[in-house]
Amino acid sequence: MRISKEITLKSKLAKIVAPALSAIAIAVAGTGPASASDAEAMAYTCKDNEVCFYQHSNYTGSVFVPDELKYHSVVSDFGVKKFVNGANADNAVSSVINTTGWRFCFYDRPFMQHYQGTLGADDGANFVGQQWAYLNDRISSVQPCS
Ligand SMILES: [Ca+2]
Repeated sequence: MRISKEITLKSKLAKIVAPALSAIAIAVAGTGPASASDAEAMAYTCKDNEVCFYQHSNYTGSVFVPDELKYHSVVSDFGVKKFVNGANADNAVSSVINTTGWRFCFYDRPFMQHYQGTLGADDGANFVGQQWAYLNDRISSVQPCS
């Protein structure tokens, strides 16, 4: 049972990450040394039982991995949270990967106000597609959903 879950997740993540890798490869080839920092920035791979909020679309840029969500708790105010690079995480998330077994609800305002959407267990969302575009640079709080 454990093995089957991991295979499913890897399969999903491969679909999510593959286009991003292609885009980065093209960017590096096209613009030279300036893109090296971008390549480093997107190097973070979301580990098992984490929820990874990325600063840019396609799971790139800096990352914010809240310890709270690993333990099924809440992040009530992104305004007091930062990406690894020091930038404020409020209204700044453009893609997210959830490798936990829980679903999470996203909100536009702190303290779980103005519900915007739900991300499934072992799933990811890129806020540039039609389904999720409205969430780009909008998340201000998150909590587990039943
Ligand atoms: Ca917001």
